[in-house]
Amino acid sequence: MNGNDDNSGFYITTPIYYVNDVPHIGHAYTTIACDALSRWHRMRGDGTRFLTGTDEHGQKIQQAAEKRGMKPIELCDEVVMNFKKLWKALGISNDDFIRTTEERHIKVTRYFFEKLMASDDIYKGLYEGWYCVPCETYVPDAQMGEDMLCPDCKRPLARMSEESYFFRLSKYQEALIRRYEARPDAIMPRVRYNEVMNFIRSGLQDLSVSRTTLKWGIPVPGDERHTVYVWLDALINYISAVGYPEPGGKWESCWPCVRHMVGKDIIRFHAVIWPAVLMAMGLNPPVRVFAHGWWTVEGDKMSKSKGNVVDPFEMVDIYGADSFRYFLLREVPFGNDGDFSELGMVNRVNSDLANDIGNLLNRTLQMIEKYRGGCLPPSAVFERSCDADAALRGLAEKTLAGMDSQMSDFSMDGALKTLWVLIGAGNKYIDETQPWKLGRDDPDDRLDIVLRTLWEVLRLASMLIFPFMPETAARMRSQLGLEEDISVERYPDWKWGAHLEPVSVKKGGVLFPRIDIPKWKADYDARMKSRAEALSAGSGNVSAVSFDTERKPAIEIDDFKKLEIRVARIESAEKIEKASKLYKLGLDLGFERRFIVSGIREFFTPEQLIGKKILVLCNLKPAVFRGVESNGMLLAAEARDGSGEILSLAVVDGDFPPGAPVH
Ligand code: ME8
Repeated sequence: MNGNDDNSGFYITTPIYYVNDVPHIGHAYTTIACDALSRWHRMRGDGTRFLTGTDEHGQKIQQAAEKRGMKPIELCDEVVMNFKKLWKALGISNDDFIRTTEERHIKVTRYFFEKLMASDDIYKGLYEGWYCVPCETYVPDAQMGEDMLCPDCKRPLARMSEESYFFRLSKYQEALIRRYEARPDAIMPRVRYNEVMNFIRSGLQDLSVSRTTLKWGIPVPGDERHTVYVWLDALINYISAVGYPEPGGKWESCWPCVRHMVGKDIIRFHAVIWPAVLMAMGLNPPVRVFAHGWWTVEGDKMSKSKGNVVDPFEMVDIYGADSFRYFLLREVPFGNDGDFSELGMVNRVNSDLANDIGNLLNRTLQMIEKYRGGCLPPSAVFERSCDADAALRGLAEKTLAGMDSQMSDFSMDGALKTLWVLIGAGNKYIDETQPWKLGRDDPDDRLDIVLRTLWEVLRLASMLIFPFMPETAARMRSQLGLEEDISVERYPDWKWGAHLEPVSVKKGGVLFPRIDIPKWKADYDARMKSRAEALSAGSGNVSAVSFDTERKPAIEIDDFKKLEIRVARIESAEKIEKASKLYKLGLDLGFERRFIVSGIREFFTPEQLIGKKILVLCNLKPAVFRGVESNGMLLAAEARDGSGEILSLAVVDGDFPPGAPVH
């Protein structure tokens, strides 16, 4: 299937989320955005499919499981439930949920690998590079600082090489450039398009797509010592979930209209690697990859150790799913970064939701009840409309088309603004027509026309708001006296005045009660205080310290005997120029003096080191760091607490002589 892009269908995907942690605002944001888009397309009558899921293989998951003393699959089974629960609480309407540990996915990943090997797009080679042993990752040259330390854990890197399978990414450089030059809207927003184009033009290198160091992954077909690189495994979910490569599977209609929504940090995987893999498979690259921005929280980067991670469950409990959805989609131009502040959300609830749309509904229904006993006569009254009525009707008719074009650009904030122009105009229309002054028995039916016009605006608003706030839309409809479920409505069928029958409205509870700011503030402060207390109790607690629990295979005593470990007294500790993490340590080994280079400068001052008797691996082959030769390696215990990495040197007590061997 190489068919042309299909614009009548709409298949949208979220990234699949890692299950090493609880869901946060970032996960909620992407998923809510995809939900609003897919609900919009269903209302248009497009063939729509919406996929989300979880990314369950790889080192992160393996380590998270080890930390909790669980098997990786046990951790996945547990955490996946949090995601599913959250999507329910947020009213997410996904058609499917894929887990990469499911057989339907594993099978397709292996099929990709086999097919790409058969076409020589995957080949076996030698991966060589700077490797961080504790992080178990190669560090690309471009990410390595002058100090030659791992950019993540700041420890010295080792030169390593291992057998690996490679994907011929370089072969697709020109094809990718051609595609994106011809279709600039395939990567949005523009800033990401430029970023990706610059990256591709700077030259693509073949990509290592297997690991021998990782067990928790999908075995490479025919060479089970290797597992498939977790990113390749993950990307394939988008097509494995729709039944590729079965003839007649859903993928045949979904794939020509696939759009991926991602965060800006993972755009390259989706706009470079994935399209190239698809091209190699003879499949269409995605119609669009849209990268949204990142949220900071109350002006600060979100982080667990700061205790400021926004818990979407808590937001739903306090504010309700629709207010949270509305705020996220309305607050920032979609694609830009934004700042999440609860006060900002409260202000929007009070102004946009309670004041604007809530009041429009409330005032209209109140008047229909008061002046017409809750029942509106048939819409034929429109025949006697005057200019003010016609102007509002004209605006309503333009609103749908305007929002539709903004939604096709994924501008959800823009679409909501457009809808709010109509809502604002509705409120203004009430102020101007002053229905309370109109005679109830006016032979020109002015009052009926005004009330019907307002009711029509609200009927339309309830349909247009549905993709963003589904619960609110349903409540509006039932108050407006519309019995049928909203899911039967379609935008192309909407017509002003199409509802000819008389209607009986049913005024219910207020849509969005105003939040009392002083009361809210007291509650907010109390929540923040208890969160801070929990955080500081946690950081003073031993259980907040974590460390690597990865176990190594058993060795023979002879393996250990190869190590020459001795006591050494530190005589000097000199800083190494332009290497902010490194010391050159002068050691007394009793029978000789020597120097080692060690990345412990951020943990100890020279005064804390000099005089200490430490343990040193003496027979490690010499290596040169920043021009200084290192002849050995000191031993230390390492862990992490709330403040980051912590280190304790392996020392010997008392008068033990330097040079003494350790057995
Ligand atoms: O990346 N604001 O999974 P993940 C907005 N498994 N978005 C944020 C955010 C923030 N503060 N923090 C994170 C993965 N995100 C891979 C994807 S797809 C084949 C594999 C977004 O659980 C982030 O940009 O780390 C990404 O889109 C998603 O949340 C994180 O997913």
